[in-house]
Amino acid sequence: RDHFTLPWHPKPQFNTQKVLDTNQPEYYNPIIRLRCREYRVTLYLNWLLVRCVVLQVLLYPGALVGSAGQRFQAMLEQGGPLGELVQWADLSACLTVLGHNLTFSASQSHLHRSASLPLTFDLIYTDYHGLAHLRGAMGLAFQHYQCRFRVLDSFGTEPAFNLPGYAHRHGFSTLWGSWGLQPRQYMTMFPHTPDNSFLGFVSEEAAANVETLEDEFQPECYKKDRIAVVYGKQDYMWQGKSEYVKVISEEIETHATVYQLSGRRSNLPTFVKNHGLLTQHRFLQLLRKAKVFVGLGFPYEGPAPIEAIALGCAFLQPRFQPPHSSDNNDFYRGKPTTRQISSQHPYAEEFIGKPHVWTVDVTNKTDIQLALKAILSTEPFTPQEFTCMGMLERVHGYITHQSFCSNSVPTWPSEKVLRAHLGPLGQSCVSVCRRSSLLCEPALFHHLNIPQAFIRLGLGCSTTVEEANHLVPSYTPWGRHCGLQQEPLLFSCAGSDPSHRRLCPCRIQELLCKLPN
Ligand code: U2F
Repeated sequence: RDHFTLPWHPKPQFNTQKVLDTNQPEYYNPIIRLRCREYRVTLYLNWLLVRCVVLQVLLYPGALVGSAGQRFQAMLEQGGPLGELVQWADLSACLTVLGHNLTFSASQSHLHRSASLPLTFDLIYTDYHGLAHLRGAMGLAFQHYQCRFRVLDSFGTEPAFNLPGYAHRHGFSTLWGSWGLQPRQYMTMFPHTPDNSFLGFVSEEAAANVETLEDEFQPECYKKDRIAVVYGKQDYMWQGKSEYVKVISEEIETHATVYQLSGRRSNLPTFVKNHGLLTQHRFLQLLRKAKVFVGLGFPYEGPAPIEAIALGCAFLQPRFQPPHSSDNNDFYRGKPTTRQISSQHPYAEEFIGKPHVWTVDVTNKTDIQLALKAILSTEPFTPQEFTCMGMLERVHGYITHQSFCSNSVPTWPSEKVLRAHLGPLGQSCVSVCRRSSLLCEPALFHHLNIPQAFIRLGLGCSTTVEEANHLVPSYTPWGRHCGLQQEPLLFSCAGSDPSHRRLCPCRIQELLCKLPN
């Protein structure tokens, strides 16, 4: 079937009356108790559940549709990208657990039928491919309903790339951007910039289920062997890496899970034990036995290192000096981001770090050897945001608090959590806030977009101009120029420039959108 409606949701217990007043404190109260393992979910409802909204949700992963979908599918069993599918699977599980009505479609003709007007879906989750299909199916109504779209966008879309006219005039036009949505409608795989919504995925459950299988990788009591598993499902990922892999295999027995075509010359060194491409279960069982998961430099920013760390592996990965970016790297070229990728997995490097993540210069043999010697045993670790509960809380929080269908200024989170910071020249608000262990909150920008904000920060402006510019509000010391934002879609945590000091709306990390205990 090219589409199906998920059959189960706890409808009888729900009152479908919509509760829209998100400022009510009760809104944050516990409403559901959840426990889940591989989405076999135990759901306890209490009386507060009647305050919940059941939404009609369409999931339309455009990358799986038509000729793009055929290419994608053909690659699946040959080591092609699975990360996006992990995320779609976890998103649909979360929405189901939260009690919403899901329709999953991977057919353009089904989309044409279901996107007929008036639109019956409250939310449509899609991807960049799917946006183009939706525009084809909805015609002029596309713009009217676009506030209901959520776009799964692994690597993120910064505001400067999002607004078509602005992107065109300022050199930010790319293959993927320019849809003019609210930046928070783009949902990313990792928390790249708070301009977008971090959707993520669940790695905890995948790890929990490894216990259940019996086969050749089932070790007695999950004892760790002295082995390394190399992260690289396809042969080309190993090209030019044999020196690096050799240094590793001199220290520790090295395994791989590479898809290989018989008769083809391989880049895999002969001293590496290749299991071939494994099913996810078997792959995770192998990781459970291993001490180290070794990054070759590609694929970038995938789920596997987070799963490996959850299974007690240390992740050893290459540092990129200079960093990779859309300016100097074919994979990132055309992606609507200015991010500087400092290693294969910047999230793992910055947010997890040692002892779980070791980022090394792969041309420096000593650096690799020292890291391997230091990696003796590592406790399993899953960051809260990649647990089942963490993802449910996030998805619940977004559904509860994000509304892009009115033009009013955001009221959540409240101004009480705002901590205004003035950044140094050249720094984005993402890093300014992070350096103070805070988070840039784009919904709070409008509180700083007033002349008084400069005065409060002790800045005297000789001129104050309102402009459409992704770098304002900001202060330029030369000429003591103060810039205010004219176009709310251009408020950007990610924007930075050597001549601008950004005014940054930072806030504490935790907000009240927790699911119940
Ligand atoms: C990323 O996509 P990938 O598919 O390359 O991401 P991985 O980190 O390799 O993992 C995807 C899943 O594949 C599973 C593994 C993960 O859940 O458990 N797996 C498997 O089933 N069998 C194996 O032998 C090895 C792994 C990223 F997610 C995408 O966004 C990017 O497009 C892509 C390129 O950067 O990298």
